[in-house]
Order: sequence, then C-alpha cells, then structure tokens
Amino acid sequence: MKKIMIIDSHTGGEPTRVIVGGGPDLGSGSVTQQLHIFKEQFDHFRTATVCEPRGSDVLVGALACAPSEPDCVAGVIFFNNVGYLGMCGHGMIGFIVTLAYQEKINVGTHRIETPVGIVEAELHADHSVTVRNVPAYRFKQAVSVEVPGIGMVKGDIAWGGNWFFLISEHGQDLHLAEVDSLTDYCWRVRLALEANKITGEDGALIDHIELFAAASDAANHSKNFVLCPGKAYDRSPCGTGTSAKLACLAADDKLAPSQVWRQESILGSVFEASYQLHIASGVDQANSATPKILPILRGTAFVNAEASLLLNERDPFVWGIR
Ligand code: PYC
Repeated sequence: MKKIMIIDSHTGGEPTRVIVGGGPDLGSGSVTQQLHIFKEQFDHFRTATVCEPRGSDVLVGALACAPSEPDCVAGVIFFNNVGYLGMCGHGMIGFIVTLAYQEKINVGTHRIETPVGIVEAELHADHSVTVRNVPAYRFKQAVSVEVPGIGMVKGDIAWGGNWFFLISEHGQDLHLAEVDSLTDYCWRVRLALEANKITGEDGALIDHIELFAAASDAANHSKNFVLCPGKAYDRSPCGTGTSAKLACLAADDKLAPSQVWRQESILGSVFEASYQLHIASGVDQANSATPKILPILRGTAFVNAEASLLLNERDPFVWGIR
C-alpha cells in the first residue's frame, strides 16, 4: 500500500491540494526540468491525487518540490484534472498558507520557484498572502471569433501565468445559478478559438476563458467567471486571470500602477490587486512588442484537511479515473 500525504486548503472557495509527502522523485534540476520528468514519467501521481475517486474536477494539485534557485524556500508544480498549470494564483496563496501551517515559513516574504518563473509571496500576520506574480501582458486586443451557436464574440488575449481570452461583452448573467449556461458559453468560445487557430504567443493554447460583469458589491470593481482547462469554473477570482485583467487595464490606460483593483469571483470572494511596471532586461525588451506589468494579488486561504491518500495496487482505479 502506497501513501501520499496531502494538505487541503481553499482560497476564496477554490480548493488546493498540496502533496507534502510520498510524491515522486523528480531529481534535483530546475522546477521546469522537474515538471518535465513529472509529466513524462509520473503523470499517474497527478491523476491519483486530483481526479476521482479521491479528487474532483475542481481540485488544483500542488506538488511541493525542491527549488534549484538558492534564494527560494520551495518549488511548486501546479496541476489539475487534465494537465499542468504554468502558475496558479489561488494555488500559490493556498501553498503559502500550507507551508505556514507546517511551520516551514513565518510571516514575511518568501521566493517560490515555479515552472514559469520565480514568484514572491508575502505571508501577513493575519495569514492573508500577497503574491507578486510573474510578468503579465496583453498579447492581442479585440480579437473576433465566430462561435457556433453563439455568433461573433470579441475578446482580448492576455498572459497572466496562463493564457486567457477575456470577454466583457457577452450578454451572460454572471450569477451562480447560471453556472451551467456560463460553462457552456465559455466552452464553446474555447473550442472556437482552437478550431480557428487563435492562440497565445508562439501558438500557445488559450485554455482559460474569462467573462466580466459589474461587481455585486459596490466595494469591488468587477466580477468574473473563469472557466479552467478541465471545464471546471474557478470559485476564486483566479489569480492568473486577475493578472491578465490587470495587464489589459494597464494597456488601455484604465488602471495606473499601484492603483487598487478589487476582483470579485462568481461566489463573491475577492482578490485585492494592483500592478507595477515591469522593467524588462535588454534581451526581453528587444523580443517583446508589448509592455509587461508585475501583478500583485492579495487573498486568503484556509487549511481544511490533512490526510493520507492510500493507493492499493489491487484497486482498478488506484491511479484515478482518467
Ligand atoms: O488562481 O490562477 C489561479 C487559477 C488558475 C486556475 C485555477 N485557479
């Protein structure tokens, strides 16, 4: 019987399951190299921990791994029911709160190595977390796509640690009771983008669709609905999605550096966000036509379970329902 030790938390309603023991040996390379080994040789650990019958489509997994960067306290690889995530904002907040629960970190700023770069996270005394995400940017503005069953849909393509298609004009009602029709709308858009070869930079798949509407609470600036790659919706305001939104607001001159943007999720949970301008290195600047920003997100997570997953080789679904 194999055992995998996990700690579960949720950030604004969106769950994160951190594998804290019993995970695969991914060697001592960079987190990007470790992700490659995880994908190629140990994908069954992903499906065993986040897919049914132990997990669900909503769950985001986080494998705690050794960092290769000497000034990082930890490395992390995020994944879900269908694959791997470059970065995950709600997951990073959950990961930091989990490290604090394990007494591995104290209040203060910590550097975490991810496959898409180093992320700085500050654990505050009230156990909220501020994440300074990887650079975000708008790749394309007002891209039109003909969506079967819907018609022409227009949106921006932006990177916030994952690729997003951001839509403000959609005619949808952003309320929990409408989750099925919101999911259907976003899934149709996602398939249409793929069918029309509309991608992120370098042909990258756009696997997150994000809708915006007026916030329910006057204290917030906007409400979103985010459909994740495995067709589950994000219960939190989505950290990488909020980062992509900040990049679009900055590109449109609608939000100044350090100005606060309160992004509400479909549940009503909130990330408080702002950005700073990204000062690109010479090479980066030469390769990039679009100015980048450094998104800053603050949210709260709560640890809600600590358990061992038991893997019995005689169980036909030992590695999850794939
Ligand atoms: O918070 O970045 C995020 C995220 C991505 C997918 C689910 N949550």
